[in-house]
Amino acid sequence: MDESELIPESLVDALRRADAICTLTGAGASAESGIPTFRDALKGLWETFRPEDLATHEAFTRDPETVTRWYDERRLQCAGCRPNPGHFALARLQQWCRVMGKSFTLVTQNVDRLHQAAGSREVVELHGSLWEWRCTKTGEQREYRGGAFDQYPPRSEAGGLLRPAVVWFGEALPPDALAKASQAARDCDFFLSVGTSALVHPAAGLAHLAKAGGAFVAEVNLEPTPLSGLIDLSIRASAGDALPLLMDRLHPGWRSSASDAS
Ligand code: BV8
Repeated sequence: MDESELIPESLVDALRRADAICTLTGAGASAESGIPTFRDALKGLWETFRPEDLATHEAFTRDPETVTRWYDERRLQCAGCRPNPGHFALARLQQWCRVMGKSFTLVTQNVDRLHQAAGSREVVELHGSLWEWRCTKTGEQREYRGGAFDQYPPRSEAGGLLRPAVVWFGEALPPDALAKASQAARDCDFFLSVGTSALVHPAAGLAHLAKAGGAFVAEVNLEPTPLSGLIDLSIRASAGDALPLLMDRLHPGWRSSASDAS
């Protein structure tokens, strides 16, 4: 399939005509950086577990050692990963929107902070971050970029159990992040869903908000999702392939000027 088939002119044209762009990413956007998607993260050593066995407050209360080991293993895995061409393309899309006087909001379900590492600004993190851990005694939250904790479950200086500052199933999303993401989805006239199975709510509802608001809605995903039949365009490709091609069509030569993605 050649580039113009992978990135139809209708997508480029809708992006050029849009005044407000909202993008939502899921674990598929980080897959080409070597970070397993959420389902893949439950393979191998963890394949006997289900998400609700590890990614819930109940699991943490029941077995804080196992839960914190899993999260710290994922944190350390992320430490060795770098942004992929899809992350850099989204960072350049934000720059392009700024130059073109368009509004741009990047919302992510991911907890790896690779968008920020690629130069994206003001990323709306719906599900928190693996890099931040919170003391369950004092509520103090800070970033842990070092090596493995020396004990599991880890404890803060105050002696309280540390938990990852991610949103577990059954926990409310950060109100400010959800409000900003919902407003951006309602207000946009172009919505792009990248690398998400569109199964987890309320994140999966953002595309519906955009559609209801009259936006052009597209997805880039390796496999069909519950969105695929409802939206204007579904591109069956990897984020690392499709997003740079989209930027090539919008702003040829962007890669050579990538150094100005500051
Ligand atoms: C809440 C952080 C209320 C932790 C995560 C409405 C309907 C149904 C259910 C619900 C509903 N409302 C709420 C629920 C319950 C629940 C939910 O949605 N359950 C689902 C399973 C049915 N939601 C919640 O519990 C949420 N909380 O609603 O609270 C509330 C209100 C007030 C007070 C108290 C409570 C909280 C949800 C957040 C959970 N935390 N992450 C952690 O990371 O461990 S979710 C986690 O799974 C990820 O963040 C991601 O969002 C989600 C899905 O993971 P994956 O499937 O791996 O990734 P993704 O979906 O992105 O899929 C990968 C896709 O990429 C695939 O399609 C693949 O084909 C594609 N792909 C792969 N490689 C590539 C690619 N595409 C492109 N390029 C590639 N290279």
